[in-house]
Amino acid sequence: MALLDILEFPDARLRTTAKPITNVDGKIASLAEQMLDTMYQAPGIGLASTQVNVHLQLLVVDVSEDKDDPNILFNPRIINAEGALETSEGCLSVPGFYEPVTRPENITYEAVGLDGEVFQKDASGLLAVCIQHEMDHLDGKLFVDYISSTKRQLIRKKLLKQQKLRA
Ligand code: GNR
Ligand code: NI
Repeated sequence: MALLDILEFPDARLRTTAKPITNVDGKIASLAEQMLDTMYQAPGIGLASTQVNVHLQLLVVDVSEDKDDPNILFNPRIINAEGALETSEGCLSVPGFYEPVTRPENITYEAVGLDGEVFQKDASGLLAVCIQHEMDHLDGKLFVDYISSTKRQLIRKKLLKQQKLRA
């Protein structure tokens, strides 16, 4: 099992826009498996390739209690979004900080699966929130972009200090 390193805010590489995947091959499937291993080990409920410094449109999520419902999405797109749900969001790239964020509660999305086929699905609640949080990563966006700049700057300062202590 190969674990991947997760970039942390305010690393500029987290601001990269991911490129579409043109070919679902063994290499990208193996990266997705490594991302799932990394996500479960963290532990987290989602991981975007941006966070492991791979700038392709790939994300993995598993919001199940028993961690037995892995979802791998290539080139995800939101087709419809409705409602609003406030969740206390966290992020493996912003470790230790949680802030309320409001997002659409119900989504319909389209993505390419491991088999290379486009599929369409509905998601709601935490799964919908998580998919949107991961899709933001692929656009170089973080949940701290939704909170006040004062709070964001404080988190930035605290994380930089922590990162220096670790280095
Ligand atoms: O593990 C995670 N938990 C979480 C909780 C609320 C809203 C979003 C998330 S995603 C996060 C893992 C992560 O950083 N994915 O990018
Ligand atoms: Ni995140």
